Amino acid sequence: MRSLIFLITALVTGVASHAQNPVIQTHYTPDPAPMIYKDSVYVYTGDDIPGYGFYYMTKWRVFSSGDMVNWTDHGAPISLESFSWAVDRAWAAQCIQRNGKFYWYVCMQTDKNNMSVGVAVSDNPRGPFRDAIGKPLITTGSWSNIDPTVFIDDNGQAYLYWGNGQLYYVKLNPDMISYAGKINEVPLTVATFGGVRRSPKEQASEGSHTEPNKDMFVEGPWFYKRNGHYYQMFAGMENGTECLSYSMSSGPEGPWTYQGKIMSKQPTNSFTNHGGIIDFKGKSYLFYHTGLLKGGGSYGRSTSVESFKYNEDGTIPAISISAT
Ligand code: FUB
Repeated sequence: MRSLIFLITALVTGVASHAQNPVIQTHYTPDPAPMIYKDSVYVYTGDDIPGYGFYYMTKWRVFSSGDMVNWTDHGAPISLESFSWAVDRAWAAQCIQRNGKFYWYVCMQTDKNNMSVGVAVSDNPRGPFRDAIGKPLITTGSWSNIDPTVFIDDNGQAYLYWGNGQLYYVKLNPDMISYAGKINEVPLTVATFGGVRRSPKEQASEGSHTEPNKDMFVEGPWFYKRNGHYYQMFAGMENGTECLSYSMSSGPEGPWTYQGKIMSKQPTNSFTNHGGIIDFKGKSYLFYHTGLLKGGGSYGRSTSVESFKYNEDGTIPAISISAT
């Protein structure tokens, strides 16, 4: 019935700003990372396998669209097998173009206690991609090395942010496959990112984190710049489920100011939420994921999209999921 209503609405108005959610219905496509190249949006996603266990994922997928309605499937150009050092868990990723090459930052498990960030490179947004350096770009023996997000500033300086429970960043060199200086830790406070996930003991000793509805930085950063404002969207926390929250800054390295939630806890049928934001052909879009595709759930998540308008001061309005 909902599909029929959507179809009739689209026919009557003659315009659908994006496809019906989930926009990809042929695979489970978590952690969508949109990228604009020429006249199209490319979306790089993971590949959930429901029933497989704790985010045991083996490959990454690519889709593209010129109108946000019709999506073309470009298959799975990279998998764990593309990285000789990878062991398991092909988690969230993002691709960016520089000087005609496409750099796809991915994260995966390298041993029992280590997630690492790697980078694949191609001459084409659809691949073929190859491991650019044959080893991890970021590896510190920690489960925090997940969810890379990359952005090139107007002066050419590229930044790679990532993290779970802690937000890190490095300044990438112009080659995009190495970095200069040390790994920086972003201060996570109530003022900068709503707070930080702590152990129950730490929470008990710090009053500001004991409220059950308290937001905090969990994972899934998405770093970008728009009209002079720098943004970090991230997966926050609301009553035990991830929401999407954001912070803003006037510089690429902070200081950051927590702004609140973009997508509060919704009936997504998924513990996690993770996404990206772009402007494309005059509209702004939030990409995120839900477990609402048939057979889906927390381990069967799918890319969804909502269009929205920024407030005049650059802040982002609250966004709800539309009917699937
Ligand atoms: O998809 C695996 C993990 O779940 C991602 O790396 C996190 O951001 C969460 O979405």
